[in-house]
Amino acid sequence: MSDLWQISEDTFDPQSQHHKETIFTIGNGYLATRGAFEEGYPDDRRGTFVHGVFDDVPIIFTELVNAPDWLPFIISLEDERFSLDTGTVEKFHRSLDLRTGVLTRIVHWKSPGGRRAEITFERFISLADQHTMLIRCQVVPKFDGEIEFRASLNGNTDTESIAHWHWIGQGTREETIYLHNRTRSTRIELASAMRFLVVAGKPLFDNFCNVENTPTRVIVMNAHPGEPIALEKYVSIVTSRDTPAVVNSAIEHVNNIADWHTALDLNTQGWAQEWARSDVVIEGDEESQTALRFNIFQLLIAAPRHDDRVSIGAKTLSGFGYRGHIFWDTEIFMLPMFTYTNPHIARNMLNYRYRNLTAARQNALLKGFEGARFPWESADTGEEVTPTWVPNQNDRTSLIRIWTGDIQIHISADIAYATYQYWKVTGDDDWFVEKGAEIILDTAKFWASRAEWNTEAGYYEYNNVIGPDEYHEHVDNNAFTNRMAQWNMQTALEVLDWLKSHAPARAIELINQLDLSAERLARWRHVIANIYLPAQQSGLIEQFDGYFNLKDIDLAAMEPRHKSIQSILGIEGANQTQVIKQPDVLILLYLLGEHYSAEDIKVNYDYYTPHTDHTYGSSLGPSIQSIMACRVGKPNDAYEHFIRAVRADLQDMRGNARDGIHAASAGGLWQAVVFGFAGLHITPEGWSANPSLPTHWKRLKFHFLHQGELQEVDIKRDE
Ligand code: IFM
Repeated sequence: MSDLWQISEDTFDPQSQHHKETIFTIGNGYLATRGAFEEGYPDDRRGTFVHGVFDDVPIIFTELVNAPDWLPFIISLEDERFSLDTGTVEKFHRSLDLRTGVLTRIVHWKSPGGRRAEITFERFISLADQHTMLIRCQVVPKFDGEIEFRASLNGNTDTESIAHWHWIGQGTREETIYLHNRTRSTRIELASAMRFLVVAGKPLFDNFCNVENTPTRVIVMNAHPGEPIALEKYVSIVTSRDTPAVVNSAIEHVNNIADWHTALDLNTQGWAQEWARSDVVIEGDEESQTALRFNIFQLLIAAPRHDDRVSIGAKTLSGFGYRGHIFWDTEIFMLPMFTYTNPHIARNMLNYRYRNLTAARQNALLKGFEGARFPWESADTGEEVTPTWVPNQNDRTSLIRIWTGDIQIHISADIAYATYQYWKVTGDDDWFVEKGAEIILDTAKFWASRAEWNTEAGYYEYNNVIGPDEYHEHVDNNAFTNRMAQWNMQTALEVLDWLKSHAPARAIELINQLDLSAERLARWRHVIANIYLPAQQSGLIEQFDGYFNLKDIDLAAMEPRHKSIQSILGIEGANQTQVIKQPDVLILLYLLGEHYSAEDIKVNYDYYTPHTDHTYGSSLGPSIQSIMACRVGKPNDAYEHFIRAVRADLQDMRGNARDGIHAASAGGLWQAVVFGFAGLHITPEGWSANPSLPTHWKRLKFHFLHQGELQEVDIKRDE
């Protein structure tokens, strides 16, 4: 049986270089580094992203900055520089050990001049000290001569062509080299420090090259056939978000690394604890088992363990896509895994939203509303950072207007929903009283002010919105938005009652602070009772006003295709059909499942499933689709959708994994297993599981925390 904790490959394909850089990302929740090679490769997209280090950019407002590069480790056999694009690669093996986060690469290389060497790189980013990372390189030469090793810190990085870093200084303190940079606009300082040590073999020459913005240490070693040489590079990164004394702190962290083995042991212990909480065991399906661990790993390495001013972006810390911005992906897709397995991380991520309530209030005001309106795309300040216009890739003379920042307002209810779920699952009353309740109350205030009274029809509505299905813009009465808004207001009223009896002082404080007068609450009740919720007699919910009148094209008849329906028909073309990017109504039925009957769920599942662009639409869809297939008793369909999420990144299903991990899909995958196949269900009385395992699964086992108590679910199929 293969090791189901390894992601590995035995050939290097330059065509998939950027995809693999994403896949082999490692990190620790403070920062993460893409899997580019230490020695470089033409056109590589090297990237290290540190949570919270944003800087200004024209048009897209702000982006997560590519930090100074800590990887450079250059090897020359005599005067021939090792690189996979020259000479002959006689063996290649790369593997990521998900158990420990260690990335290993073995290359047997013959230089163009005929010199041979067996080169092994190992690296990890420590879970024990979040500021440190280590590289170990062993070279077994097959020739007599000299090998030069160069290790650098490189401040000349860019983020897709924008250079964000100013150079401030560099130097050495005893054997430790440091580099000090600052972002151009946000003026965040970042210090990196490095030690470069010989651990096997004898150096002939050792020098510090003080190249500006790339301090480098050069060590030349004697090479003899079969005699291993080993060097280790220890690096630390500290920013002024952590401490003002960045250089001293970076030097201290790197000097505190005792040696590779000690640091690795501490890191491994850290990972053992993470996996004790987070592992999900699937027996009978090796692909799904490894992929699930991979996806959990990717979320864990982006998870802010010690910082509640940041949250996880749509592409984690693994790529340049979406510029590090945070969407509803976080609360609806990623957060549940943390809420159930690592609540302190979930709390940090919700605190990020809580801290940004002031900006959310400002966002509401700017649009002429009350309460808190969270931005569709969020970064460091909580302001709206969705770009208003982006270049049209098909026509360089035009721009495309992006409306999501203006009207994809369901995110405020999504955040309120995640807040409430966190509270119910963890029982963290203290946090809820102090912070969570305020999020729910102030988003409710927004919804009440945003509701429009339709005099003719005699109901409230939300017009001109975008629901989760982004193929249709500027729609009225999107069912998801209307129902989630109603849920948000209803829940806010319940929360206020609960506060009055459990934390009366806080209730009074919030009533005064948010002006929750009797008149205002009466308005909430009126909106709740009179909001338009589109549903037919049969229980079929119209996704938005007029959806059923749109062109009903037969998606199945368009197979085989390799593009999304929007790419085939264009934005306007797709807008005029009933094809949807992700299962809008089904996501609603998933989130508020207890309010809908089994018949309602079935009727909507049957209608919307053939109308959804499952393979090339949104990567957020398949996991929820899978859960809903379990709910309607279609385990085979559930597995088919599940597998799309399993392969989203590992097999680059949409051809864009180079931009970073599809984090919502990763979180959705966990939910598909736990809430879909295991059928975990939490009620006020406790929890239950209602499994519907794929036929070839023999066992499904995982842990979760309910009200602070560790629970185990272990489902075995009878042989
Ligand atoms: O938030 C998603 C959205 O639902 C679909 N488009 C991509 C966004 C970021 O992942």
